[in-house]
Amino acid sequence: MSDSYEFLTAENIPAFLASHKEISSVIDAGSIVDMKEVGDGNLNVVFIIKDKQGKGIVLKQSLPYVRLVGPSWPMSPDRARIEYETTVIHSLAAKHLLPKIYFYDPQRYIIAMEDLSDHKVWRTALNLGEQHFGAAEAIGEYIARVLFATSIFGAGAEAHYKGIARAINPELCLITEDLVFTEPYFPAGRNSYLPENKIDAEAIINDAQMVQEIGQLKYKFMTSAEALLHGDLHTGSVMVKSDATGKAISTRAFDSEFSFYGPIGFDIGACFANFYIALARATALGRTAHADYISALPEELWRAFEKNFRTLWPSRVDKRVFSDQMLEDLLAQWKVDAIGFAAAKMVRRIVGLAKTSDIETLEPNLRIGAARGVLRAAQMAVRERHSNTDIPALTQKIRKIIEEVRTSGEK
Ligand code: SR1
Ligand code: MG
Repeated sequence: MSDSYEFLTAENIPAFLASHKEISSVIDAGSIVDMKEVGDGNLNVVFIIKDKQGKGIVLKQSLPYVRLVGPSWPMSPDRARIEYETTVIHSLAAKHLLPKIYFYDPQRYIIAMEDLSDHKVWRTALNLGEQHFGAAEAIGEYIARVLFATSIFGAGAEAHYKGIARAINPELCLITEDLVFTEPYFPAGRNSYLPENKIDAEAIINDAQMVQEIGQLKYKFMTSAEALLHGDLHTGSVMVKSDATGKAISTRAFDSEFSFYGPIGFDIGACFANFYIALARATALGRTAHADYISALPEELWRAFEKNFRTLWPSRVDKRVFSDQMLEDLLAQWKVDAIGFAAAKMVRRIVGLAKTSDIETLEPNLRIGAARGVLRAAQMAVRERHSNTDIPALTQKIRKIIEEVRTSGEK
């Protein structure tokens, strides 16, 4: 790995684009009129570049360190290759649900991709109280298509094993192991919360049953190489564009640098967690209609995942012992897993490093109750998943918990 490559700047971007003749029809490098750095993630820089005709392109570059923390946390920029390769592979299975990739520059760790600035980041839209109908269904379809295609069922054994070898991503998996599955359960130095939520964070650490469940989930995350996951599929990793009626006419999953072969329930659980975090925000702000809309998203996503996976199942490569009954068993297990992973992801965004704007931009007196609600809901869900996998019923229970503690931070 080299960390002495040239970083993208407004000064060197036009020459960089001009040197890539394959994108001359995408953008005119000789008439650039606008360049904005828009990276709001924790790791990379992202530029949106526009030419005189209004045509655009996105350049995403991995830095040799974690942007959120700075050079004191070095990190291999090779994660850009992982994201590039996964986006290409996932696009083979669900082209309409990912951004188009134009090229990858392995010397400077730059991905050139479709400008989706007519879309919105779904988290931003949810924070604003917007409703985009059909986005959860599209993401359920994306998960089913890309995970089926990269599983033993869709790819066959040899391609699956070769894929595992190629996509190994230990550095970023370790981040997830630490931040999602370990640090929230100890008084780790990177944990943080409002002083009023100390009691809630300590309740998590002292919840022996939860810690045991998280241990099981961490083990599954580390050992269950079922399919090539997105790896960090939260609402900030989804772009959505809707028509005037609110119907989502384009939904795209992006930013798959945490991709690796992992358990199928993980991406689904990540989405559930972020829906429940959005629900806590809507509840804190008293947005009842928006909370109704968000409450339907987990089931919408699951139904679309299940429907699409069932549709693909008859095309599995090896039908000899992978019976139809096996699909029923797998779907049941993946739902249990997804609820568990959701609980882990809810806790990490409240207690651990790298939080979400849904909660962080609330005023402190609302943030206390919202954070408390998310943590208590996670404690309930991680237990109940073994006996209650009815997603609408579970969601109602989560909503009730969030509502009950909504004002508990008010003076
Ligand atoms: C240091 S990276 C922190 C977080 O940002 C990414 O979005 C992942 O969720 C990761 O855990
Ligand atoms: Mg990300």
